[in-house]
Amino acid sequence: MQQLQLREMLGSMQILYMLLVLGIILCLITYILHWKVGSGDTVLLVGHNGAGKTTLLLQLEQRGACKGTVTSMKESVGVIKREKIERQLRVVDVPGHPRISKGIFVRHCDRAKAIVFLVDSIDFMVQKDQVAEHLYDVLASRTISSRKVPVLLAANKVDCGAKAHSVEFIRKRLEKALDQLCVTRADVDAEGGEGKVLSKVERPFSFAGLAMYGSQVTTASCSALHGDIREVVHWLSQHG
Ligand SMILES: Nc1nc2c(ncn2[C@@H]2O[C@H](COP(=O)(O)OP(=O)(O)OP(=O)(O)O)[C@@H](O)[C@H]2O)c(=O)[nH]1
Ligand SMILES: [Mg+2]
Repeated sequence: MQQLQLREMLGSMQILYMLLVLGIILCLITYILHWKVGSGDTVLLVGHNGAGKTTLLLQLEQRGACKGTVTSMKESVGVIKREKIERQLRVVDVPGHPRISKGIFVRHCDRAKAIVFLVDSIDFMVQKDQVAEHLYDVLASRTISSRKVPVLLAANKVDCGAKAHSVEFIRKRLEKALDQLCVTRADVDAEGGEGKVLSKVERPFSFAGLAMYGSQVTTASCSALHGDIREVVHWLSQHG
């Protein structure tokens, strides 16, 4: 009698064990498919420090932005709730501080569905080289390029009128700087397997040329501080 009960117990434990293994396999398959087709669930806000990422995050979350946010030293995770965006979107504000930015970006890029690369249109000429390096790192990332994650290049602080550079001016300058980086960084990146897609783009480098390889870079202007973020929200409603 006791032996029979023991056998029944072992039998049900075996079924439980098999169900558990099956569950783990299903989770793994879902994760791999999810990663492969590039259907991440997160919008990454990236860019130089002071570009306005935290201000934009506050606006996207409709928490209201205030002047004088402090430099972020760790990522902020939020949820975008906007009428024009059908579902809620997870968003990560990646700090721009050069010492921590790359590490945090790498940690989150697996889940990226779209990237908003914010540029300070007032200080652009002073920061141009670092901004270009930063954008190069994003576009050269194997995770980002292989999953063809779309990027929005957004010129922020357009409320400053004539002091602000236009997004067209910024785009052209960045294309020129990226063209040089494709040469200077080619050998270093090839060793680590990064930058492959950028090396294929026809010279001189252009975002239109990059689009031929499936990596879309679109441009927009905004004023995060004043809540004029229509172009960003519109783009997110299509790509987020
Ligand atoms: N005039 C103007 N100022 C802005 C705008 N967006 C942000 N700022 C200001 O720019 C400064 C930096 O903004 P943050 O949002 O902290 O910048 P950040 O990109 O998060 O910077 P890090 O956290 O250092 O990477 C703050 O003083 C903001 O008030 C804008 O659209 N117009
Ligand atoms: Mg910040």
